[in-house]
Amino acid sequence: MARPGNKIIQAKLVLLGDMGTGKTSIALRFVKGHFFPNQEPTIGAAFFTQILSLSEATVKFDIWDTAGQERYHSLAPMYYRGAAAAIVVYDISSVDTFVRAKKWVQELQTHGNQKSVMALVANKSDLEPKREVEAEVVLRSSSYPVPFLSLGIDKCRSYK
Ligand SMILES: Nc1nc2c(ncn2[C@@H]2O[C@H](COP(=O)(O)OP(=O)(O)OP(=O)(O)O)[C@@H](O)[C@H]2O)c(=O)[nH]1
Ligand SMILES: [Mg+2]
Repeated sequence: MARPGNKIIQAKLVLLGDMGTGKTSIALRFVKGHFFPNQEPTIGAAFFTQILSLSEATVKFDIWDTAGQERYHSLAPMYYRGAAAAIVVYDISSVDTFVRAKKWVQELQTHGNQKSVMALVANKSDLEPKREVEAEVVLRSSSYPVPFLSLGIDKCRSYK
């Protein structure tokens, strides 16, 4: 709920990343406060809203959760255009998803909103024994001059 007299900011947020990296799970955790283990792949894109009441302002998020399957790639500009924030997600247990995340960051840097805030999320931190992407590799990579954070079902509370 908005606090009376508080400034209201409407912000478009887009989630991008390879299929199965956990974008919808992150969105649902943020919006509904739950993790749904049998999440179906997203078709095209899904839309959610969430209101965050901070002391400085009330932020109304319009969240576009894109589908990671390659056949939906051409739709992505429609969702990241005009976005105030973009979250690029990869799965720490799949190096392929990290390679894909790198391409998303590059695409956003080239074609996205230059004023938007971008963050890279290393998801599925609970799959540590299956880790294929070391955090240090990401942090050292010159392609990622963006904030980087780690998430997973074991750390759901950090989503909000
Ligand atoms: N172990 C583990 N599994 C997760 C985590 N987050 C999501 N998953 C699982 O990973 C699978 C894919 O999650 P989704 O949220 O559908 O992934 P997505 O990125 O939205 O996939 P697309 O819609 O196909 O692009 C589901 O079975 C989730 O339950 C996590 O932090 N840890
Ligand atoms: Mg999805």
